[in-house]
Amino acid sequence: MADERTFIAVKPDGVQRGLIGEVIKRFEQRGFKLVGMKFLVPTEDLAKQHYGDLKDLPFFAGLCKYTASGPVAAMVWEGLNIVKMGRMMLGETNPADSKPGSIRGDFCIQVGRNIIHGSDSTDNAKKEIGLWFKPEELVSYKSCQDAWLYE
Ligand code: IDP
Ligand code: MG
Repeated sequence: MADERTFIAVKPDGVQRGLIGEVIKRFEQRGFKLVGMKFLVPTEDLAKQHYGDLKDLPFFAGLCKYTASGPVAAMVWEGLNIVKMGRMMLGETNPADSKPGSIRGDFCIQVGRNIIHGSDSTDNAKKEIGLWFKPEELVSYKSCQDAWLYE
């Protein structure tokens, strides 16, 4: 159970605004474990695959352009219930609906520039991790904190 994984990406606006460290800090301090990380400019093709479920929506083209517009910090984090808890840490899709204390509620204003992605289900987490990472790019290791995080 504590080996659930989620895909988290600081999008180009979050990178440009200097928020990679802030995002990493929040996941680290909560107790989650980093198991994969890369820094890349995604191709528009990767962006289209990543957001494939939204392809019929009017903002799809703009969304893919924005996602591929600059470097992204792509990460895989691990921990108990991390998909659900990660989404809570992100806040709502629209920053205007996100509570202060959440990442989107603390650092952004508009839905089209909401700085971060997080998987919304364990199935989608698996798909997204597979899309952005090769299996050998993920690192399995024992965290010395585990005994103090989990009973
Ligand atoms: P999520 O990122 O919270 O999972 P989704 O509904 O999956 O939200 O949408 C994916 C991304 O598409 C959002 O994070 C946001 O960047 C963008 N997006 C969603 N709705 C709109 C919109 O109405 N206008 C512009 N961009 C949007
Ligand atoms: Mg989504």
